[in-house]
Amino acid sequence: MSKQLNNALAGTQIIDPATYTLTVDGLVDHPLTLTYAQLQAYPQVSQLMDLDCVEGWNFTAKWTGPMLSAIFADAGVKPDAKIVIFHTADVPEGYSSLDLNYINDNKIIIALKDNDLTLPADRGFPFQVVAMSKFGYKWSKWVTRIELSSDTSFLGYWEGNGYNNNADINGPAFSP
Ligand SMILES: Nc1nc2c(c(=O)[nH]1)N[C@H]1C(S)=C(S)[C@@H](COP(=O)(O)O)O[C@H]1N2
Ligand SMILES: [Mo]
Repeated sequence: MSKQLNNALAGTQIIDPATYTLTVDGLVDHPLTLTYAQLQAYPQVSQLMDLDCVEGWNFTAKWTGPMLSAIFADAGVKPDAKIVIFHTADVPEGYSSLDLNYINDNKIIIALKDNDLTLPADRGFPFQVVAMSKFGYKWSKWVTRIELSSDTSFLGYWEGNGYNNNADINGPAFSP
């Protein structure tokens, strides 16, 4: 089945582009507060990538936006940072996380656009994390804060409810 579903745990989150800011903090030298215009000002990278939901559907799109490593370079990541926690409008205490090395090694982007169109609210405006080769639940939407952390035991919303924290699309969907 190839289609794109919303799968939002608390429904579509409405974020106002005029007042939106993205906080980048935690284990960084220079915490950032980025506006939507500042996200648009980073070099925009395009990647053709599949989103695979554990419920059995997938969706291929051209995703376009800044590389997370470019934003991290501006923030100055401290050497003890190991993971990146995505705080979202629906789960402000931390919706999901990814390893810092995975993000840098795979040039992970945050997509402001999906097939050349600005992400609408139901797709995750202002952006969706393009978590290449990870299950859809790692593709955080409605992100308001990105926290660099050393807490490798952190579990996000789905991961804390039995879904695998590695979330490799070729691996098990559930934790052992
Ligand atoms: N903040 C947040 N991000 C989220 C979710 C959510 O409930 N809240 N659902 C996830 C799940 S389970 C999937 S499959 C994808 C769906 O993304 P799509 O809208 O691009 O199809 O978003 C992911 N990102
Ligand atoms: Mo999903």
